[in-house]
Amino acid sequence: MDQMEGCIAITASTGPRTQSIRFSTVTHVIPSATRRPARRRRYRRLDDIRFSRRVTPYQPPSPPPPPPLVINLPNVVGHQPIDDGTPIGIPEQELNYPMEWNTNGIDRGGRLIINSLTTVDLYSPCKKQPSLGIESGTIPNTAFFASSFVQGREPYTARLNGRYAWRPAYMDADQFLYIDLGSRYYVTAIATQGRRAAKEFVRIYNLMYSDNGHNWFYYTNEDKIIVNFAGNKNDNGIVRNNLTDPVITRYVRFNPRQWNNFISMRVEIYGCPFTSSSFSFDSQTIAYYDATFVPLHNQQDELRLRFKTNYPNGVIFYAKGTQNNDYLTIELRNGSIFVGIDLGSTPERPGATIIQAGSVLDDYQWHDLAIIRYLKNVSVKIDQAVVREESQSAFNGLDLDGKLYVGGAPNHMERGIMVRPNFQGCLENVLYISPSTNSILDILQNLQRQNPFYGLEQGMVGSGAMCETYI
Ligand SMILES: [Ca+2]
Repeated sequence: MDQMEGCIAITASTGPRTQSIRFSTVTHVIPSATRRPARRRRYRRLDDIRFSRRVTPYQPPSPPPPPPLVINLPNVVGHQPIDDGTPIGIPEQELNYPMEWNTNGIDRGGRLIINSLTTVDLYSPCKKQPSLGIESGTIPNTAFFASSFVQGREPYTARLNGRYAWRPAYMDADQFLYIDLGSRYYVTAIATQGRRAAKEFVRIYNLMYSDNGHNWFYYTNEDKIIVNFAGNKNDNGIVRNNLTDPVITRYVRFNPRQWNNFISMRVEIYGCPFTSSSFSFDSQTIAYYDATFVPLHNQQDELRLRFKTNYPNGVIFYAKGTQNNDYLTIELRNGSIFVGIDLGSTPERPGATIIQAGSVLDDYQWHDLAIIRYLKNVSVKIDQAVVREESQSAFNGLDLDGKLYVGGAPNHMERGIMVRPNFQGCLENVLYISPSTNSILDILQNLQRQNPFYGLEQGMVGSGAMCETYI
């Protein structure tokens, strides 16, 4: 748990990608610019002007930047994005959907502008990111826990701008503070503060999250390196850190790593409620969205889902197109995710690409999977870790004109399917984000709503309530 001791990488989370900055003893001294004496402007008569002999060699004009790709963004029918953060303790309004398109790159007309050929995450869960109720007191004292504390400095004193601050009984790297948010939230940011007028504060900490308070996961960067957050520099200033990749969690834990005088913390957590459409799948269940009548032709798309299982093998998703043998498959194999994608094959050039991501994912904890694609650039994200791959296909578009199957495939002889069993476990919020049809296909939610384009190919889905039990 404390293998990160001594590492002083600090994370700056302002950019779209996490950057690690390592301390260095090398100081670059930049000499102050020698000031050029101001040149007197000389006005010349017309006949003074001579053409310069220096001829600039011809350079072909640099190609103009590619025109931005403009995609009219869907306003998802029937899914109102939430616009206020309902604080904990107040019953959730009938929700709708905690989903918004990423504001990054979206113009005021609601169009998505993509200027570069990198994969762009279309998905941004929270429209607003209010504090989740630590400072305000909506989160009760009983929701605060810590490894240890001294009297008068109980865990519940760790409220931002509060009079006191949590202080553990020991000053070592095994101390932690955690908070039960009461239900699952998208956590998008955290803030810390030391103890006022005491010169006690935490300089560096890292973060863990959990759905049950027992199984904890470190918040990492894309390369699975634990993120060390830059904490406080004084005892009363508030330092907020945004999570470049929001986590869905009920419990949030702070692990102090370096501190000044004593570990003292006051904290706040920011985000928005997470609403779930979850079902349990036995190996017989296959749900679908039928794209036969409105085929999907996407140059860019995103498939997201969350899963929880203790079976190491199973087909989670399968969809294909008939014209160029396009397909998209998601399987669990020996506890790893395998994504198979073919944007189009010809006899001369087969186009299938297999991407492996994650391990020991059959631990009966929720895992977050996103397949984010822009043309041939495919990113597979498991929790925070990302694997990037370029498609081998000669084509750029994923063309799906059959059913998008969830939980298994009716025919395991299809190209791209390697494992025998269908998925057994829980699936949650299975979304295909399709710019070509201006839609977010929320397969499980629409199944629940008995939308005619969605259905069960075979079997039955089990209640999502059993997915909320933890072992
Ligand atoms: Ca294609």
